[in-house]
Amino acid sequence: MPEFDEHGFYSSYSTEAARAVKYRNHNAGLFQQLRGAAVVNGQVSDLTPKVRAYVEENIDLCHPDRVHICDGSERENGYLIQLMQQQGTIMPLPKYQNCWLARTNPADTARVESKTFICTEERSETIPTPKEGIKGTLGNWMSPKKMDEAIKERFTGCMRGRTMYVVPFSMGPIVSPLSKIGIELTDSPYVVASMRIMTRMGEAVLNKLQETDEFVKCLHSVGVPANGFIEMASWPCDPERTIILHKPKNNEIVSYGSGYGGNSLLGKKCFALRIGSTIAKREGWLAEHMLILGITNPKGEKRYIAAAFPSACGKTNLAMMTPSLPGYKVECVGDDIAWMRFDKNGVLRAINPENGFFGVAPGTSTKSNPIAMSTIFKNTLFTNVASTSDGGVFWEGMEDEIQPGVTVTDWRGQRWTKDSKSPAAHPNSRFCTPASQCPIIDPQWEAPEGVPISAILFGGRRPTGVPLVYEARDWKHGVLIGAAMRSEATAAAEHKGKIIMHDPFAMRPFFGYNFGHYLQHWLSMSNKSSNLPKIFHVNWFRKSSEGKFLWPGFGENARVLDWILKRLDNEDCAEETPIGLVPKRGGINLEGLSEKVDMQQLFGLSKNFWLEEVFAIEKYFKEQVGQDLPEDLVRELSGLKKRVEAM
Ligand code: O2Y
Ligand code: MN
Repeated sequence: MPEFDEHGFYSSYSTEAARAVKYRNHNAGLFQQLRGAAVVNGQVSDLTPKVRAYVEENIDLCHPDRVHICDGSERENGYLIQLMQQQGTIMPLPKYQNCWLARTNPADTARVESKTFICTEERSETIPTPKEGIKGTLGNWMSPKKMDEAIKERFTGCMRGRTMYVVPFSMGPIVSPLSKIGIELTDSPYVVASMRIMTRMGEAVLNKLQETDEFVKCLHSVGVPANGFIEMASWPCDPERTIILHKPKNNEIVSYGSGYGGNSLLGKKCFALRIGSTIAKREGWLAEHMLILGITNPKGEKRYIAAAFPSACGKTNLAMMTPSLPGYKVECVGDDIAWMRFDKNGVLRAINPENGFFGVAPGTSTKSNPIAMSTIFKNTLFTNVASTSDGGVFWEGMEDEIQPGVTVTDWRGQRWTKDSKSPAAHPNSRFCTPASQCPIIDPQWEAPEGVPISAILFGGRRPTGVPLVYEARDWKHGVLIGAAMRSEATAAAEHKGKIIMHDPFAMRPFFGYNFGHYLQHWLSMSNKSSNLPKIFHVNWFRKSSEGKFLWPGFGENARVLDWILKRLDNEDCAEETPIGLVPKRGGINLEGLSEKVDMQQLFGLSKNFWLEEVFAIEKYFKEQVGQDLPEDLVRELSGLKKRVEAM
């Protein structure tokens, strides 16, 4: 196959359309054809029959001019970077090594939950039936017929004049029996470059497919065919018609109209969580929205913990924590997703299916997360952060990290000062960076067998009523705690206030199937082991009556993990309360804390608060889960209610 640059067309032609002409006129005969598209990289013979059929079927639908089979090489990445610069999608950040900044269309800056659907024959396979007159909030359902119509309407000819990239990727280390493979077909070079960071991508995956030939089908288009010689938009997208579809029966994902994050990097939320959870249900394991960390105590004893917090509750910060307690060490396995399976000895083993971090930039600083800051300034693709006149990046939280005299350009490309009315970086701006660069990446983070999980944490932003930490009485109670998770979040656009929202298992936007059936699946896990992980709930965000945080958080959270480790060793440092076990007086090590902590307020349990909490959970279950709520959880909740009433 010819080298890309041998023909000189990358540097001398600036539009995709012009390149297409160059291809046709000068390279006729050089490239293999596949259903009328020129195969400009890779060999069709490298594709298994099943992959080839999938590619062909979608060439027939999308009509790309070219097909590029990705090999994941440096050379290929260099080409994509050059191409994206020419198209104006990214610009270099010369202050750092191999870092790039993408500015999206302002209408394409986040996951779009309302346009995300799970497609099953029956609605009840996807979502529990909400109470009459109540709008369901546990996912969106679409019939397969409607899905097919939506696809046909949007995808027919959507890649005309453009390149279809065939992206073979593995979620999890290629050699791990816990991993799964996907093939993403996309017309976005930004997606290819990001998938190369976030997953194991390229030739090795195609080789692996020769053994298994099993993959999740992921079709993606930004929805903007190249139109003759008209200059391509720097961030092509079709926000009005954006749609993200999942068909669990076929292990299939179809995403149209958005080039951003979770909408287009289909390995992440779409595969690893939504389709992942349906595969996990079928195969008897768990695909969860959880970080995984390793923690070593001063005696050198190490444990692994998985933790589910809703989006924007500090998962990345906890996964990369610098413990303030002397002698403790935290190491990071993953910051967002955990795939967990009981092994033959009944040990719950977890892998991080991802290969990178797609972290929120604003708020990340040397103070809040020095480890992230020392991870992200090489080989990183930033999106929608602000840029600086010295060739670097800036976002809210980096005020102390920018040199005097340096000026800032905001995420929309406008000059920005600290008196500007809008933020410099988009609140959902991101860094996309290789996990291997994290200075505290766990030595076992790619272990094919996964790491052994000793504890599962659920948590959220709870300004009132919920103590810093409590332990579930047993597995079933732990499942109730996960199901009852709530967290403070910004409400819908019109009234922007903060409200406490239900976010069970931090999975509300990511369930691939009926939440009631998901709960049953979690309950059934207790049959798989006599040595189940202990379950805890944590809340770093409780506030005093004056509205001040009662707990310093960040590295001091190690004190909570220290108590959890002691509980894992069955130390007698907990006492029963109606809501679960809390630390005994003196159970949490407060030595060396720079500010006094009001433990009474931090752990205070109010009967009124908990009655209201139980009422809210009961209402939520009745309205949203109805008949699908497992009996075991009805009993658990009634047990909690009785204990609270007796307070
Ligand atoms: O807006 C997006 O597409 C990103 S959302 C996201 C990204 C990384 C990790 N977690 C999340 C999330 O919403 O939970
Ligand atoms: Mn997440």
